[in-house]
Amino acid sequence: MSHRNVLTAAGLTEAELTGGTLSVHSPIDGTEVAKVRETRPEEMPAIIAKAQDAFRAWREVPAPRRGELVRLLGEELRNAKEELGAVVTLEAGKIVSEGLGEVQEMIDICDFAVGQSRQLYGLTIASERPGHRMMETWHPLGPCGVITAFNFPVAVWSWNTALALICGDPVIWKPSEKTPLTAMATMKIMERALERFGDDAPDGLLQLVIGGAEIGEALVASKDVPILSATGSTRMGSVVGPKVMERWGRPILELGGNNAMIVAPSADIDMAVRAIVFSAVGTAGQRCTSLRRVIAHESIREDLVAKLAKAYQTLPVGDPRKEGTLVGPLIDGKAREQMRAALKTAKEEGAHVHGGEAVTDNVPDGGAYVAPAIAEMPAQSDIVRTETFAPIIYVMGYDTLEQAIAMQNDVPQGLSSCIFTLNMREAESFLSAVGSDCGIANVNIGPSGAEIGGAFGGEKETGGGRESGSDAWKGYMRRQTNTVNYSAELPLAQGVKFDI
Ligand code: UN1
Repeated sequence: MSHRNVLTAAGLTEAELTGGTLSVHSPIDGTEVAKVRETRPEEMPAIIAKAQDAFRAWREVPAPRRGELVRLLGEELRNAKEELGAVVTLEAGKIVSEGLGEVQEMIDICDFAVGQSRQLYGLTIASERPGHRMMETWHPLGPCGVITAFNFPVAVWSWNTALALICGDPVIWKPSEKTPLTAMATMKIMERALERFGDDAPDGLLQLVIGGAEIGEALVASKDVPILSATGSTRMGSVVGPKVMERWGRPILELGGNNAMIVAPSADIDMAVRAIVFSAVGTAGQRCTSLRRVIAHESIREDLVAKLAKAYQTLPVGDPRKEGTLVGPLIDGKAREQMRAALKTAKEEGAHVHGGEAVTDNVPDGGAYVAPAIAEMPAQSDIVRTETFAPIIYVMGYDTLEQAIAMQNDVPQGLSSCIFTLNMREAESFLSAVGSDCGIANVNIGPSGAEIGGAFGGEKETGGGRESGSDAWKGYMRRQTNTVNYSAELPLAQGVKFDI
């Protein structure tokens, strides 16, 4: 199918795809696939005001009814899974299965949020005073700004939006400038759900703003956007986080990762190899959860590297639409340049590198295709501690588990981590208080491909935010502690006497 047909099959019209100022390129072949209209910064106040109006109405709709809108969204996503998955492939360069997987992740969070809409539970709390009752109530908080990155152009919006909607919060979405088309296609699907839902969804409940930093800054700066969820680089987060806090907003930050796998002597090596390959080269190494560091016990390190190098030799790199391809293109030429520069630095720091070169044979012209790289490092040097959004793994050795855990934790980022071991003491130590310092820590599976049921996010420079499952919904609501006195006395807490 031509690029244009993929876009029109997802419901985008000729008028929406032409005549705008933002040029959109497909990483598959670098061609310009659309020129879309950008939101002007001066439009932002009206957009935010509209979200505030929508909030005033939506917060009064009962939460299970709000869940019904998310249920319909899930249904519409199921109907449009292939079409939307194809746009993800076109615009982000993911292989077909990963494009579909991303839409499945959206469906999953919708299902989760529908159930959650009947479970916005607060506690009842024992009061220390006679004739008193304490409880907590969760209330909607207000419009939620969602800034997403190119690598998960739609799933991250859905984690935030499915929860924000059931929690009573309108959403204003600013997608990456590299992936506005997936966002536009998603809004078409959302509109179908809204249409079926009927009148109690106010205008302005879901809005899309397209453009550059200025548009994002308007969301970041506005007191009328109390929740700001941002996914992207640590550099972006270090600007966004303080700005949102400065105006007493609530940031939910999902920033860089530098995810490691410890491979212990008892590990099932073949399984570890499969997990390494998927998490290191899947999505061409452009997930925030991608595996970037392998910390292998010295007794198995050489064997592991040999097996990995062999597996890497036959990896099918190429057109992500083609069956059998496992490694699609990087997002653009700049990303390939950054990969090249990182490998150059790694060599200066003593690396022995396998792979990593540009691939030009049997791939579409114009895309940034690369052979995934393995860099054997003498130590965890500066480049290893830096996140490069590309399929590079740095392999290092260790002697004791304490040493391996110290290395795993000795990076600025704290998103995801894992250990491959059949030794229960090692596995449990890794998950213990003195183990991995990451938001995600796994045993015998890789660091990427998390399910939506768990809270997603990480510590340190990853930003501390949690999205998706578990009790991440609480981030989208305000907690109110209520004390009710049903007695005829007015006793004070802590036994304080204040008689008048
Ligand atoms: C991201 O890369 O921003 O765990 C999100 C995973 C996916 C989400 C990644 N479920 O790899």
